[in-house]
Amino acid sequence: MYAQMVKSTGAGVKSREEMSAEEAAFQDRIDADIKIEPKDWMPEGYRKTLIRQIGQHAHSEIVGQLPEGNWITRAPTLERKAILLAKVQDEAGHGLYLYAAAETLGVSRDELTEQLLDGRMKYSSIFNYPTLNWADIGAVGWLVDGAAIMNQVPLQRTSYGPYSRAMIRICKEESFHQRQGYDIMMKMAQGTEAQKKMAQDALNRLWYPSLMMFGPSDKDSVHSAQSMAWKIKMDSNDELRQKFVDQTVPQAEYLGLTVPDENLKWNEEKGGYDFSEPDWDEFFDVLQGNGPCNVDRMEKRNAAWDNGAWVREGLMAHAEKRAVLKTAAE
Ligand code: BYC
Repeated sequence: MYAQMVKSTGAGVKSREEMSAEEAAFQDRIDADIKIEPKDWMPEGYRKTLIRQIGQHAHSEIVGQLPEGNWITRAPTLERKAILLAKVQDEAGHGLYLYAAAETLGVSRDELTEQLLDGRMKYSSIFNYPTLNWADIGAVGWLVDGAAIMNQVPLQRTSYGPYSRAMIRICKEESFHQRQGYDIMMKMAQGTEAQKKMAQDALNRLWYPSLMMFGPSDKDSVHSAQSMAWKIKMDSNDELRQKFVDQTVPQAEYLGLTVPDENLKWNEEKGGYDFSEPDWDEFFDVLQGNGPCNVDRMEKRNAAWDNGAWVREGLMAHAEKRAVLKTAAE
């Protein structure tokens, strides 16, 4: 269903000897931590990889509004409703910063959206899982935003200037998102037996999908080697997954909840937890469009795009009219 937009393998990363003079000079700038800006020369693969990753990220922010937006009308208190509303609005803003960053690479927001809607581009696997009850909204903030921060904090140092600057703004808001989720989990975990059970059930269902957010294991990651050489990615998928587990397990313990993994064990030697891998067959199946909510999410995005056509047309007509008036006045 999804096109592999850029082909690269670990073995495909060019050695210094294989690089042209332009490519070597570009790599020198990356190695010296000098930001690449839109008008600078860049290898075509660098540009395409960035469009794929930033575009996928932008789509994730927008699709990510669906599972949470679904709960705005059902939040248990006015305060929780206001907080959730603010968070969901933030996600829309993150999507816009990221589309704007991708546009500096020569692709329009409309083109990226069309690629999402016809299945050529992806969004994060996590948003193909349902949010069944209020505890899930807590677990999404705690685990999903927690995983997002783990991935996004290092991306503030990514080599492409507009992407790096977008990530700095986004990360400021993400920590509020994670804390609001953990706060919901605290309330639930300290509540009635029924509420505690809901919190545990949410953790049980969302734990492995959250681990999948970091992408396939390093040995199956197609893009990591080249993306890390170009500092489009700062850490490998497995490194970030390990950090996430190490950070999250004590938080679960503090809540009095149990991480659903019999193999979870502190490993003194490596200074981190040993843990079970997610079911990778399930991950790839979700990427193929077969997760519990893929169809629903894409139907919603398609409907939003179709229903918004008159707004886009109206804005274009208005802009054209203003341009004509401006020319006439000059
Ligand atoms: N879901 O070679 P790999 C958020 C694809 S949070 C779907 O390791 P890469 C939010 C990958 O695209 C989420 N697809 O890829 C939070 C590739 O396929 P293609 C958004 C995935 O790019 C709360 C193939 O698998 N964050 O926004 O080096 C509320 C091989 O993988 C996934 C970002 O996007 C996945 N989980 O590494 C609201 C962060 N994992 O494209 C919103 C930026 C892998 O070749 N992105 N694939 O067909 C990244 O850091 C990297 O793109 C990834 C994957 C770590 C995700």
